[in-house]
Amino acid sequence: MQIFIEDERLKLILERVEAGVRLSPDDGLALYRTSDLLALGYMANLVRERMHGNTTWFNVNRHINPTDVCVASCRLCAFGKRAKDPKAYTMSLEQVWHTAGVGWTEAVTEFHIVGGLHPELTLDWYCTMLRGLKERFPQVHLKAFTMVEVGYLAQRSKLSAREVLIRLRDAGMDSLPGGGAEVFCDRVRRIICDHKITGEEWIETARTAHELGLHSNCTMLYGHIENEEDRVDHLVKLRELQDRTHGFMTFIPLAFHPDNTPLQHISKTTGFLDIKNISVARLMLDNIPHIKAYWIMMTPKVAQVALRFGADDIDGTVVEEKIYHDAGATTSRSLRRSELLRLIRKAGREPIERDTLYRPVTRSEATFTVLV
Ligand code: V47
Repeated sequence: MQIFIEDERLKLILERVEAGVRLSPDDGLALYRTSDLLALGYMANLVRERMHGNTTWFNVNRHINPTDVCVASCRLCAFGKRAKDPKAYTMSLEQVWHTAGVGWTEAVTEFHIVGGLHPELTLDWYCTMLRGLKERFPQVHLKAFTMVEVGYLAQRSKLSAREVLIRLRDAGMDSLPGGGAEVFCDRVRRIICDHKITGEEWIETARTAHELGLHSNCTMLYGHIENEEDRVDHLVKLRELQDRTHGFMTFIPLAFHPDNTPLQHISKTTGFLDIKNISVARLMLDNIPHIKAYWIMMTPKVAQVALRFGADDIDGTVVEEKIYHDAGATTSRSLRRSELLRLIRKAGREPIERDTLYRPVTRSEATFTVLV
């Protein structure tokens, strides 16, 4: 297939993409600055199909947010609350275990567990929570705690991030989600999340997790006050770490949702920017296997289109999403497995259910087997 590209710069990038040559930071900037979304999508789709053919991955998962109490007060966030806020909640251990089992079927392969930086919950509390989940749901993968939560637990327990990761791993944490990375640039972090670990600390914590044999995901929050250079810098830093560790499974671009945050004067992102971020990520992150179009964040309709613009994963059933809904997301809080299958098939892709580590899952009735 041929595509007509007018922009000379993009033509050169296409040659590099076809030859499988790594794109430079300047190429990344050119990709962000073009309005030729079809050219971007064409190139990203080339790479996506080279890596994954027609496959689109999804999983059956449940989100658990044990607390929204958070000491950080990030301006980007509508989820975190002060401990004395009457609307704040913190689950007991029994409530966490109970929530995990609500609507439970053997189909669930992953619990995605993240929460606020609670000033009183201890590392031991989290380890007991993990052990209790493993006892009750031994076959479920526990994808838990952002690098930011690990950093905070290290600070509170006066241990290194490495030691905290080891204790969490030994208690049952199987991998880490990609949240909290935001944008690594200090100037931006000072404004949107000034109480969080720095970008360098996020990278260092991810490096340590990978060294310990734990896989993780990675994210980038866009559509707030960052510029194109900040985005490219963020992607290049992730790519550099991945060259060393190969520990990232998936990159998830996250669109900023401003409602109910101190930054609510910022306009919502557009579908154009959402799709562009998927394509640029696929092209720049040549060493990260998967690019996820998180349907909660981009809506199922835009996520479906993203499957033709570089994305090979649409995330999962989710069940009870809170972080985006507190910030004004209008999508539903969960999708049925059958609806995920329909969305993927209607995009002309072949759905393959996966576990968290991207091993295909086959099902008969309500049971499942993981094919290694
Ligand atoms: O860490 C917080 C971001 C993240 C807002 O690893 C916001 O598979 C937009 O990381 N508007 C949580 N974004 C979500 C996340 C995630 C989601 C799905 C899959 C995976 C994975 C990870 O959402 C936070 C923060 O970066 N966030 N507030 C907001 N107002």
